[in-house]
Amino acid sequence: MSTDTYSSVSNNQQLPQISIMGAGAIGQLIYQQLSSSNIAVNFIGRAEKSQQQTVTFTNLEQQQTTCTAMFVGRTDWPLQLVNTRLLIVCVKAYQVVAALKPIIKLLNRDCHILLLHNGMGPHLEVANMLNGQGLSLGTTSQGALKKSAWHTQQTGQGVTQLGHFTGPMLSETIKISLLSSIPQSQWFEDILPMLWQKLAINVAINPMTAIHDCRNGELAAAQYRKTITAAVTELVQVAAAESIMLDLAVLLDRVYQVIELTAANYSSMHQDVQHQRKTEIEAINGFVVLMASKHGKSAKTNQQLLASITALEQGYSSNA
Ligand code: KPL
Repeated sequence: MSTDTYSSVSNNQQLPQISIMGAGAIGQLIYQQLSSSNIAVNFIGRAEKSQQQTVTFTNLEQQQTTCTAMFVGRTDWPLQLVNTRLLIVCVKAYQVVAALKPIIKLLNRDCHILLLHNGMGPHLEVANMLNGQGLSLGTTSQGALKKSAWHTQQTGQGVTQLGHFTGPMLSETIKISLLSSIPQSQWFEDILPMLWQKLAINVAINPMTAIHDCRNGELAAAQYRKTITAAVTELVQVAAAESIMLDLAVLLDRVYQVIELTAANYSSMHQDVQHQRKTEIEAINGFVVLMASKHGKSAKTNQQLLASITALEQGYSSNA
């Protein structure tokens, strides 16, 4: 195992400042990928005072890197956030709106916001909160695991798909920096179909693994095919009502490919339920149900999966 140490360039004001909100596994992975490309990046902290934090990262080759990350404290938000040119939001879908509320008014109009979380939905609310800023959306299939609070391990390669949603466009300079530092990242003129495609994988795999308490690979069994097909079929119909045309056969193939490729993994929702944490069900199957009702349609299977996961959450012991 080799170890490298370097200092983050987060205070270098010559470079456009990128800030990350959410220091979970994906937030720390993106931080590492940007800072090791010499991009000025910091975290928006939740503590009152700004502080430096040593963060460790282990890559797929088991090489370990350590760097010092700046967490901007709440008292310094007004001073520091005006310098942020891109805010990458890596918190859970259900935290996005509340996390952005106190921040958005401190951002410059030429700051851009990028939402990078599992599921869909918060973009609709965030679009209404903008104060002249542009909004992009993204999804990543990179695998990362938090070994401890400040040590993240990359567990798998994967594509990262990004693209514009509303308002002013992300500057070309920052877009190029992002794409050159995040491996296998791509920019899409139309990001929504990409997000719906990723959602199709999540509506099938995430709740089923949590309900049946199994690894992703077990979903290849014939007994689950009917539910998986029904959940993805409903998603395709709802997406069509939103003018997003998806191919059911291609999507189902992709779902079964992911089941095979990630056979040994426990899905994020399985892990959430096992640890009695709130799940992202509202932004996954819940989003399909919500969009279905917007168009006067029903999405029975997604509704049932939503109800089953909600029941599991309600059964958590009270001190969870
Ligand atoms: O994204 C995932 C998740 O667990 O949230 C999948 C693709 C289902 C992999 O586990």
